Formats: sequence, C-alpha cells, structure tokens
Amino acid sequence: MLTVYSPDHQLHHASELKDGKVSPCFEMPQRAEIVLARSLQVGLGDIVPPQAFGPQHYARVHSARYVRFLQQAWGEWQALGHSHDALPLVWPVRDLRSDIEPEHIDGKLGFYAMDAGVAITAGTWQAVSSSANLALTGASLLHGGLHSAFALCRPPGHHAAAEYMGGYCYLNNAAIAAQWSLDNGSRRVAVLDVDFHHGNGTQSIFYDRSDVLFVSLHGDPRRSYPYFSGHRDETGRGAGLGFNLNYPLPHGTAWDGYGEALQHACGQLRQYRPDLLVVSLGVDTYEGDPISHFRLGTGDFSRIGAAIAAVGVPTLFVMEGGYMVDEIGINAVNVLQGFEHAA
Ligand code: OKP
Ligand code: ZN
Repeated sequence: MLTVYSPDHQLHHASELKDGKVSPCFEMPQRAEIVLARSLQVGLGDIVPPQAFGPQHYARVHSARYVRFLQQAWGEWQALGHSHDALPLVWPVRDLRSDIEPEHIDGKLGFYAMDAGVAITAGTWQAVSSSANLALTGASLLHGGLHSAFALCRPPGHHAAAEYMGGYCYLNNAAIAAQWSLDNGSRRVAVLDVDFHHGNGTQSIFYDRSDVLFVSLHGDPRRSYPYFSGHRDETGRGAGLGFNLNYPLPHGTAWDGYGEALQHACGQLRQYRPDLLVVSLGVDTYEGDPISHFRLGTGDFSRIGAAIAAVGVPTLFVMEGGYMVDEIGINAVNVLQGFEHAA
C-alpha cells in the first residue's frame, strides 16, 4: 500500500493543558516518524509526497473564517509579544454569546476551540495544511484508480468540526478528503472511525447529510473524551437521519466486544454501497495506550484491517490517534497489512 507522507508535521510540536498542568502533548512528532519507519521496514509500499491543495479545499467542510483564523492566529498572538504556544482558555458555553466573533486573539482562541489540547505554534498552520493535503492527495490517488492508500496525517483531524478545533485536531483531514471525493464524482462516501475517541468533528460536519455515512466505534462518552458527543442516540438529522451510527463501547473493551461491534458496523457500511470508504485510523484502542481504555492487542489490528477489506470498496486510511509511541508503528501498519492480505 502506498503511503502519503510529508516531514512538515514536525513543525507542530505543542503543549496541552492536562490534569491541571501545561505539559508536552501526547500527540508528538515522533508518532508519525515511527509509523513511517515501520512502513519502510516491512516494505509496505512507495512513500510519496503530498500535492499542493489549498484553503479552498479545506473550506468545503470548514467555514472560511475558521480557516482564516487558523492561518492568522500565530501572527496575531505574536503581535502581542508572545513567543510561547497560544492556548484557548475561555469558551462560549450554553447561554454565552457565540454569534459574534471576538476581535482579540484570546477571545478568538476560545471561540474556535472545544478544549485546551489545541495549541497554536509558529509551525502549526504549515503542519495542519500539509496534513490535510496528505489526505487530499490520497483521495485524488484513489480517484485515479488505486484501490487503497494511507495518508500518514499529523496533526490528526477527527475532533475538528466546521468551526472549531479540539483534541489535537485543527483541520478534519478525513472529512476534507471525503468531500473532495464527492466534489469529484463520488455519489456516496462512508467514513469509518476506529480511533478510541469519538470523531465528534466528522459527525458534526456530516450530521445533516445522507451522502456521507459516518460510523464510529469508541469509548463510551460517559467516561471518555470528548464526553459531550458519541452516544448511540445520535443518529443524524433531517436528510441525514439514519446516516450517523455510533457504537459507544465500555471501558476495558477487548477483541471479543470490539470485533462483534466492528462486524456489525462493516455490514452497515457494505449495505450503504459507498464509492469510497475513508477510515479514520486511530490505534489508541491498544491495551498499552496511556490515555485510552480499550484492550486490543497488536494482533487484533490485523483483524481490523481484514474486516475493513471485507467491505470491498476503495479505501483511504487517514491517520488519527495512538499514543503508545513504541507500538504505534506496528499497530498502524498491522491494520494496513491485514487489509492488504484480505483484499
Ligand atoms: C485525540 B484523538 C484524557 C485527556 C484527553 C484529549 C484526547 C484527544 C485525543 N485524560 N485529552 O482522538 O486520538
Ligand atoms: Zn483518539
């Protein structure tokens, strides 16, 4: 399988506010380097650079003003004399006003964020736009006839919605790729999200639509981040009703429970008969993950790949989470090899 990769991700290495302290993000540059090294080690396939896409492609699923904010935030922060990371610290919850975009950068950061895990640094825009371009390049390669590809995206994307960032995510790479495919001839696209955390951003972007089926397996939001999204009764709205399927799974879920839910999800994906399947590939379902609570073993990731292959449609894998850095390469590439051996 071909891997789309760029070293630009290294320009983003940030801090987050976690457990009451500012500390380096679990989402660190080493993650992508270790996945790349494993892909090379097993001879997964060619490594290719991204093509140049641009903000107009991101703005098909994000608002234009949000994309502009991401592009300009570091400059506005720096103009205040800061040289350290910018972090949001105030949010327009419930009855506060969210209809007026603040002018001050502190206000804008909160206006366009859902949490304090999304620092803006000097290199953030270049890294996040390059990450989106990896997914777009993957989508265009599949459009050209490839059966599968792997976009080694970093930063990840699935928590980012039309107008907010969150959970280490800025631009929603999977959603941007899905929309590009629809804009270029696909009639239906499915997104399967196997990251431990609910892909609230992808759900939000496509919630009203029937041309994108979103299916997610994740830790129950009653106990797991993002806490405010991912329940089973979130099934879509209007024309999108029935095209959003959540599988919240209990703390400590291992392969028995996971595999059963995945089989069910894959049956629903097959029935939808998408022209393209985009997989939000997080491997933070691993038993050793430091921030998640499932118990999948390394061998189970090959089984995930085989189950996805059985859906039987062109598939774009887009990297999301996975924080047990030592094993992230083996686990992610096991999914891809499991897919290839079964396809
Ligand atoms: C991003 B992705 C839990 C803290 C959670 C945010 C996690 C973001 C995960 N103690 N912090 O879905 O892998
Ligand atoms: Zn995750």
